[in-house]
Amino acid sequence: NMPILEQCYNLLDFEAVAKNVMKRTAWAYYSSAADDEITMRENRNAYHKIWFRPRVLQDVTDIDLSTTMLGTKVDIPFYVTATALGKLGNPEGEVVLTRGARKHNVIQMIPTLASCSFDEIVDAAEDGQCQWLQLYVNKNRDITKRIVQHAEKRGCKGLFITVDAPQLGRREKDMRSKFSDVGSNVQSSSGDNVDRSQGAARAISSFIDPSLSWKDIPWFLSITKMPIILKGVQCVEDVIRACHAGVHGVVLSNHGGRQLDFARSGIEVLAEVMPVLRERGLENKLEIFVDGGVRRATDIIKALCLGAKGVGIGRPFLYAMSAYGLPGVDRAMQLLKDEMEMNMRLIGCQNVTQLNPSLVDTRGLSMH
Ligand code: FMN
Repeated sequence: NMPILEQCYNLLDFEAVAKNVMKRTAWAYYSSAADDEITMRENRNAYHKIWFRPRVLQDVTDIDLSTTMLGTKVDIPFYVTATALGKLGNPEGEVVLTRGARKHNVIQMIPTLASCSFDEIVDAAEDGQCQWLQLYVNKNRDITKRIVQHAEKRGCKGLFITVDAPQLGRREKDMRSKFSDVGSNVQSSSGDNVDRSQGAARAISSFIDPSLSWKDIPWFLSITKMPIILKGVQCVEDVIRACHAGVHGVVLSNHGGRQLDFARSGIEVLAEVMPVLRERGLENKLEIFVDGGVRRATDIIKALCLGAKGVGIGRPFLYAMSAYGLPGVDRAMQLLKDEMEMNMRLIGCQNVTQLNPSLVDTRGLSMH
């Protein structure tokens, strides 16, 4: 007696359904996080520590949720972030997310470790639909260069280099589920000696280069014209370093709590970062994105008030896709649009350019 789709009223509802209908191993891979999963919980909790300071009498008849991210116009300030192994949740895999993103005019970040091939995911997009590439950097830089330049040739509009995963975190739920079948043609694991005893994540990640460093950034800037964004930056020092390295943006992220347990939430780091960037006149040099624990439109609004250009959302779309396929993804995105339109009215803003720090009370964040 699974609830029908119309009984899902918010993004968290999809998670409850997915848990009941998904294969145990797939659920373990999607839902797991590192060690005691403290950071994953904090990703939600941190949003609960921020309160609104709405303005009244603002004529909120017409609400415009649109914005731009890395130069692309989108209908609402979130994107579908990269999550590996889409076919664990749905036999069609990541292309389901591509179709949902198209319908709602949002951007999809394509994972290096997608179940579908990169070209299948690009082919599933319609003309003009924006996609980005998430990159795990291979020890073999020729492979990395080929992946990056192929993505650029196929029209990708951003290169998101994951920097929080020199080694994959220990996700014990995933390890316990004795992962046995990747069920995919994961592009980068070929030739690797795959050890399946450590869970899905570890089985497919041995190619990732732990020697990656700031010294490699000029090389990336030299091999592509795509904007380069570092995904997984976690403190203001590294944001400033990224700025000086000449990259175009950062994602303040802890990988959905799947890497370093006791990493701070992205929204908490954002509150640390933006005042310093403004003080140094660097706030327009980089686009700042946040992900982790975004489940409500109020979360999106809070992140934009604190200075984010947009937010990434991961698990909710995986759960919606696993439980209901494309109609689930479609509904999840529509629910966010409806929630955001209403909440923009209630805080007294007609469009996202009006969102600013004076609309939030962040005194509950632990940095204060
Ligand atoms: N991030 C990457 O950079 N590369 C990946 O391959 C990747 N795979 C993921 C797989 C799963 C199942 C999940 C849940 C996350 C993955 N992430 C990966 C992290 C997401 O891009 C994102 O940082 C995180 O999911 C955001 O948190 P949320 O799931 O709470 O929205």
